[in-house]
Amino acid sequence: MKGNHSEDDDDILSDEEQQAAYHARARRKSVFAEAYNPEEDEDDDKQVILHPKTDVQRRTLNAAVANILLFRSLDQEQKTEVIDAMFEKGVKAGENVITQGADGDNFYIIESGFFGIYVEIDGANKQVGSYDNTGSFGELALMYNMPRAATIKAVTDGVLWAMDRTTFRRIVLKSAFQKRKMYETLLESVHILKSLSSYERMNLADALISKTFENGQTIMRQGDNADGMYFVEDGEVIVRMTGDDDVDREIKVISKGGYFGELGLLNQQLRAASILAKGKVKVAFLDKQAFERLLGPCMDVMKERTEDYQEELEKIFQSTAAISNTH
Ligand code: 1OR
Repeated sequence: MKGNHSEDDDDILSDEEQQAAYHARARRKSVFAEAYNPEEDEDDDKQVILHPKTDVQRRTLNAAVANILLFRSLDQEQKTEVIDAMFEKGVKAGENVITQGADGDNFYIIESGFFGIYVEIDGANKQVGSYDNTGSFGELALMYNMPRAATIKAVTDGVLWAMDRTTFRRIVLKSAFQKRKMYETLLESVHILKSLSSYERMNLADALISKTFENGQTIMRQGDNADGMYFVEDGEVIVRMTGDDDVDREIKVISKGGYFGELGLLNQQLRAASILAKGKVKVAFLDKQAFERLLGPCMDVMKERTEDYQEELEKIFQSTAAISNTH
């Protein structure tokens, strides 16, 4: 990586080591970094440059920041620091905001404008996505000390909020990095998420919120509104359902790596069952908005799997009906 940062910057690895680590990561198809240890980050000592803002700017920035998944791991004080440190940057249609392979200078939040995402695949520059007046980009190079993974080009004129590398690493890096690391193994083990790229899984990790429940506690109640879905991080949950006959039955147990609560979101319906903790359980919650934003590529697999529910249910209700008939 050619350096446009000063010698005493946070580079822990030599240029060659960083290149080697980058290519090894690319081969493993995973961009979750292991070589980098945020605990040894030297950026802590550096001064964050504050950019004064008008009340209007502060309000718009507050709204933009609220949607950034990467900032979910920050506390209120850190969010205020982030807002103080961001600066506005206008861009012209046709301008490359980020060029693949370059060093990472800033992280960006989109205030307005349409941006194309391009990645070089087999020597050709291919468009792999776009941002339409919302979103953020440029975190990878700053988080994992690697060259820019994609080119971001402004398709229209636009306005960005930028945060310099030092501020990003000092305020955002550690908590966001740890959160991505924490959910990496879990998300890799969930069957319905197999179609996500590692980049998409990292965005999903940013969005998750862990919650713990004690034995017997209700996590969701049949008939409630569906506000999100859950992945089981540790322990087990029991699915219970009250049928048309008003009998409450245990339907099944879901354990680590399993998930629940997706049905209500997929079908826009009330909770079809109650979920209770079986022993102490830790779950990761994904809210409805993030579900819709991030799980597009998994919708078909999830829907297919819900078709199995009906069969499972019919079997349970038939067998319990058979049992009650014999008594
Ligand atoms: P960066 O610092 O590497 C380019 O600078 C930014 O583009 C990158 O951070 C991300 O914020 C953003 N793969 C890698 N980077 C992406 C991707 C992406 N999309 C946006 N960025 N993929 C597209 C997934 C829809 C995977 C392509 C194979």
